[in-house]
Amino acid sequence: MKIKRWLAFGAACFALSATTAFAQEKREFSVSTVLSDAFPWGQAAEKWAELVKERSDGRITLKIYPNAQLVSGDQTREFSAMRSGLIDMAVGSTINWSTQVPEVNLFSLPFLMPDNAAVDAITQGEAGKMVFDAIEKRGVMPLAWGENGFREISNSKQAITKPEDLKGLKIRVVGSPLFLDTFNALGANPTQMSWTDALPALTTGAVDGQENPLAVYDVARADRANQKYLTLWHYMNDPLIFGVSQRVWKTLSAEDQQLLKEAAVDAGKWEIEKSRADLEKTLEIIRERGVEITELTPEQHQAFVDATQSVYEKWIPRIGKDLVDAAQKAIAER
Ligand code: X2X
Repeated sequence: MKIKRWLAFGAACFALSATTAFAQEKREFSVSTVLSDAFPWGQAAEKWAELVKERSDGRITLKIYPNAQLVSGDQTREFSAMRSGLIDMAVGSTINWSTQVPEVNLFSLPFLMPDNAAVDAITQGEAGKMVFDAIEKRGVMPLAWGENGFREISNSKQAITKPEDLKGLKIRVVGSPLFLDTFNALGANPTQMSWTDALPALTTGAVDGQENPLAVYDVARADRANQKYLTLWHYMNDPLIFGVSQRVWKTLSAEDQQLLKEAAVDAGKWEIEKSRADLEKTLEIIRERGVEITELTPEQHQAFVDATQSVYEKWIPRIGKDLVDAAQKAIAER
């Protein structure tokens, strides 16, 4: 009897030390991004990694794989690769995840968010929680928001001030078919391709135009890819989400989950502030390169809004009426 008791005690001690050892184990995780640390997007991921390393005393390493290399450049497969455990974590765009999470198409509804306050009203409120719930249900734990930014349109042919100026222009887009609907509604000729293929296609003239935030236009030197005309139409904002595969999330202690989440929130806030603060300077740099920059009058802006209403009719049922209502309410009350 006595011996049995000692054996049980020994086994319990062993189990305890094994769990402690597991909790203290050094771990490395892969983090996917589409853009490198030459861009605010990649810097957001680097900041996350830096904070996690610091706060875990070097125990947890986030290794960043930019250029969507973990999915061979096919950025729209990032979410499913994370869900299946091929990728541990990502700082990803709602555009690229919208092929697998219909709810995040919310952010791609044309001209939904007029300014930064509207973006924040969504991400920091009830609508943002609904979006995070939808992502969690599909196998990824969302931790925090970052920002790729308001997407502006550029092309090689002419200044765009009205929908008719887009007629027949071949425009590169990526993400869900919502983008085809938006650009078809404007009379353009949209074509889907990954970012890896976009710059070569713009350079050779295989496509005439593209849409991306100013920071991406600037760092990628889109001006050298024939993009001489840039219209600031702010037609959508492209938030970033820091996410972790549920397969990985489940293996983490509550303390490590908390550490990862807090670091993501801090890195996201840092990146959003920096991106917004740098915008004016970035615009000046682009202007100095000889790019013709067009700003729209309220009337010109309204013509684009009117021309894209069909996108709402088609996509609200797919995104979810409750979610779109919550977002519109948050924007109205901002
Ligand atoms: O491919 C793009 O346009 C980019 C880099 O902005 C995204 O990943 C959505």
